[in-house]
Amino acid sequence: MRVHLVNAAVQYLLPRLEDFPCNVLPYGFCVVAATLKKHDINVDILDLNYYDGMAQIESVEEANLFLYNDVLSPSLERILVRITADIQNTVVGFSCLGFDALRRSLILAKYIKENNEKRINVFGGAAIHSNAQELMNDFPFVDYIIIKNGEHAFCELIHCLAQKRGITHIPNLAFRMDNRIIINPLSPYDLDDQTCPDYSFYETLDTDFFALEYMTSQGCRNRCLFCGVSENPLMTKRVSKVIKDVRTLKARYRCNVFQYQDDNFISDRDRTIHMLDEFKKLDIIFYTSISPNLIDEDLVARLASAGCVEIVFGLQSASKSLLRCMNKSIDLGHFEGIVNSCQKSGIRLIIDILAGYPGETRESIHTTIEYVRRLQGKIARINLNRFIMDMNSPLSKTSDTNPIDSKDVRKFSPARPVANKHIYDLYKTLLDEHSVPYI
Ligand code: B12
Ligand code: SF4
Repeated sequence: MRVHLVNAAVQYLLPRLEDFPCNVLPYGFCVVAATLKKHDINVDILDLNYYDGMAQIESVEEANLFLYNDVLSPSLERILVRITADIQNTVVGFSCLGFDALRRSLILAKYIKENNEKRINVFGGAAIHSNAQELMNDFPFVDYIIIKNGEHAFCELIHCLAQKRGITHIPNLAFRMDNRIIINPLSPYDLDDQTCPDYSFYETLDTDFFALEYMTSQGCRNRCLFCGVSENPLMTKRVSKVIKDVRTLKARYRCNVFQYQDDNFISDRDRTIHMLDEFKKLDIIFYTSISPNLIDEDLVARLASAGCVEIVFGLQSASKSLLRCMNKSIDLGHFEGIVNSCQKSGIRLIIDILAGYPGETRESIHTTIEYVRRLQGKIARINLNRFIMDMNSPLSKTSDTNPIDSKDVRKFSPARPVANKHIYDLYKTLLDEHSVPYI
């Protein structure tokens, strides 16, 4: 059996950074592709990053018209004809990393089902984990949803469909039976069973320079109130499994540049030290993200000697009271020392700042600006993010947000805008005034 896998998470819509030397490879998507191949299922890939004209399926209004009122504009139809021309396989798997990918996938799935009712549309990815029931309810063209790390369940589903066997036993699966939507219990997931991603599709493309994406752990031990993954349990891969995969990727793609996209790369100190010692033997360089409360000077030195060239630190604010509101326990004096150590060790430093968190005041803004000014010259830039309410975060459970119309696809987005643009703009003005680089 052949399966078409669709990646609709369009990374080039993110700002392209001159100092970040890679096209972002879709990690989870390529784990799914690798797992299918391992189970002798042939995979064709459709990655929307490599289609011109994507902007034409960006409009939420057009999406709503098509998804809820069956109205397809001629311009949208033209682009769908082109994008879907290559999809010939019966089973099509849509990977939805975020809401934008979900919206595009829904449009494609509806369109291909209308043109061939035998098509079987299967949805997976982070954007559907908490929405399965409602998605199946609204969109009959979504045949199956596989929740969470569902690559093994996906293989089982494909085998069952090919052999015309029952599917009701498959864990993590949402399906329809007797006009009801059934969601099977989730099976435990072992990160050590996660297949090493297969990036071979991207190898043949005319791209710039790749950093190989990899995840050594999933989840985080912190509990920041604004964060959508803060309630996920921390799972770590065995160091021997990480090293085996990193060696394989390095040899297979003849590339020694890695991007470790763990939620928090150093969640477990002893394991991190062991892993860094092993990295030293591999001759690689890597980029990663770390929470300031978990780092110490010894770890900075170890990271540098293991090949770490850049760290993004999730500082978010330098106001003690605001950090308390976020449930972030960061010692700001200690962090200044870490910044100095990174600079001495040659690690580039990027700091995430969150503008407009509930409770932000003029005073907290100025405190944060003063703090980053002191670090100027030692940090490469600030990533300035405007606060939005993540509906999967603990904070959202205690806050009111406006309900969204039941026939508006935006109800599936976990991001709810907050009236804080003036704060975001003030941050930008102050950073400009003080010539602090930011994006
Ligand atoms: C790294 C990362 C990124 C990277 C992705 C790069 C890459 N190489 O993949 C970048 C920086 C590009 C990114 C961007 C964004 N991200 Co992000 N990201 C993550 C992060 C930290 C890890 C993703 C990952 O690789 N996980 C590990 C893999 C194994 O898991 P996975 O991708 O979910 O895939 C598994 C399953 O979902 C499933 N699966 C996936 N696809 C399919 C398909 C089928 C058919 C099936 C059956 C199963 C299946 O199997 C996979 C293997 O186990 C997650 C948090 C997290 N811990 O997951 C957030 C996360 C996914 N991101 C999130 C968001 C919001 C975004 C952005 C919208 C942020 C923004 N405002 O710009 C953008 C959207 C990007 C886009 N253009 O569409 C949210 C999504 C929330 C939601 N419910 O929609 C998350 C969950 C973080 C959070 N806040 O909670 N992100
Ligand atoms: S440290 Fe990062 S990943 Fe962990 S809970 Fe806080 S924001 Fe989320």
